[in-house]
Amino acid sequence: TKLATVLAFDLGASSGRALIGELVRDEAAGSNKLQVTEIHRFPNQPVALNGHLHWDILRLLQELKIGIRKAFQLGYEPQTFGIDTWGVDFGLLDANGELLGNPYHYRDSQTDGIVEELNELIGKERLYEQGGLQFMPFNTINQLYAMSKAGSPKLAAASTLLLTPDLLAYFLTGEKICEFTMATTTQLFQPKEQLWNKPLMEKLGIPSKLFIEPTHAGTIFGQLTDEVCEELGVPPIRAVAVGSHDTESAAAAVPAVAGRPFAYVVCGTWSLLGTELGNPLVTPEAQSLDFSNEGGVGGTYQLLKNIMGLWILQECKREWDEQGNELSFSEITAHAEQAEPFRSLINPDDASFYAPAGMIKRLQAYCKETGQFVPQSVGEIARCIIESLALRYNQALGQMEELTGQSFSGLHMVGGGIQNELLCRLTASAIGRPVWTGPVEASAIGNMQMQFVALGQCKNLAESRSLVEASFPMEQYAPGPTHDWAAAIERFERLCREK
Ligand code: LFR
Repeated sequence: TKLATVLAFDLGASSGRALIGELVRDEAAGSNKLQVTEIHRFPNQPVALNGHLHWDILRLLQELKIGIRKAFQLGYEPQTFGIDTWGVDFGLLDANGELLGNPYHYRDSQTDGIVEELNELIGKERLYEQGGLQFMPFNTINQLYAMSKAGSPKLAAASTLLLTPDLLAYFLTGEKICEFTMATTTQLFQPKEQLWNKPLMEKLGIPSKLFIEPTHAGTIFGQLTDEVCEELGVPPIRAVAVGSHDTESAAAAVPAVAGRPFAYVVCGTWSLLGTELGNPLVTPEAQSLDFSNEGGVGGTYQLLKNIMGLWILQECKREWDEQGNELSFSEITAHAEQAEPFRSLINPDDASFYAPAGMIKRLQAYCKETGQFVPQSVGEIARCIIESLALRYNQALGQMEELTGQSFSGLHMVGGGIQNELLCRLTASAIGRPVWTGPVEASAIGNMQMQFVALGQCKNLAESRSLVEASFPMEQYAPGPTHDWAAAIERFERLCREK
């Protein structure tokens, strides 16, 4: 028997999807199961315009509408929908509720040098103490301060700021909310006090009236407007605030054993390595190791390290494609398998790998500068990236153990990046412990979990999480011989220290 049907939109930096989740009762097993079906997938292509990089937000809205229409055309009758996206980005509305310009992409260069400037102006300790976040150039605070400094007329005209998932939900429902997990990616929210940091906003020329009090995941807050229902020929399905930050939805879907500490990596364009805590861990040690405290669903906090992730490989692939050397990710990885191990290593989080375009040259320059073999072939380059990511995960896992005083018996890996089996295997070897993978669609599943909570089908996060374990089998990667890795781990540490 079917208990509930929901629709999840999960938007990543390079593509978005609409998925149907059906909660069914498995009488034989005496438990509930979740069935997930992807019904729509679309590219998310940023647009460069007048020296800025933007999201094509109305195109994305259009794709969400297509997803809603498709759901009904295919015979599903979702009761609710929820939207999750990447963090930090936002749109501004004027007093009439209209969008002021196209939202900036977090890789827009307007934030170049802003982190350093704010550290100077406010003080690094103070910023961390209040915001609890890793110092990432794209944090909302940096974007807004850059706009404020540039005397942005849009900022001056704005009445409301809506973070991306809330903006898209507003277009569909007419309701303005600020979902809590997204609020905590701004560095303008104080995790310990659970308050917007209004004094800091005022100091930076960011109008505090733009910010709405946060709504927690698992809340129904509106329904499709009449206009949208008419356009699409669908009933007014209700909107749920989910873990609107994709990383938080993914964390909710990590099939961990209840009551025991666990570590995970959410693998996509970014890799977020983290662990679930009851409270933010804002300490000088966490600051010096540069870890984030982001609000999760169900009253949790997630201690996270933001790692550059598969971005570097995605950008190299884009260049190979443009050169006419079109290879799939599995072909690229097959080349990497063949390449000699540990020839060149990079710190994936070196600032030089952050911006789009010219990635292969930048990677080669890094290797040359650090006196290493300069990778040329697809296999050599991909091997270097994948091994370096595994080494970075190992380093961050160790730091997280140091910070929390926990030891982790293995590492969960979830998200689209786990389709790269070489990465999972090498990670197991790098950490010398098992890696458990799955689910691939973690963000969409976590998104659905909070819809089931809103519908009263699951009591809480823990109950919704047990659904994941019952519905999606994990795979396990055992570590290879550790002595192969010992020297590489040392080399990597030296590289991070010296470069
Ligand atoms: C992952 C993610 C990260 C965030 C980055 C930029 O998709 O949401 O958590 O740091 O994108 O928003």
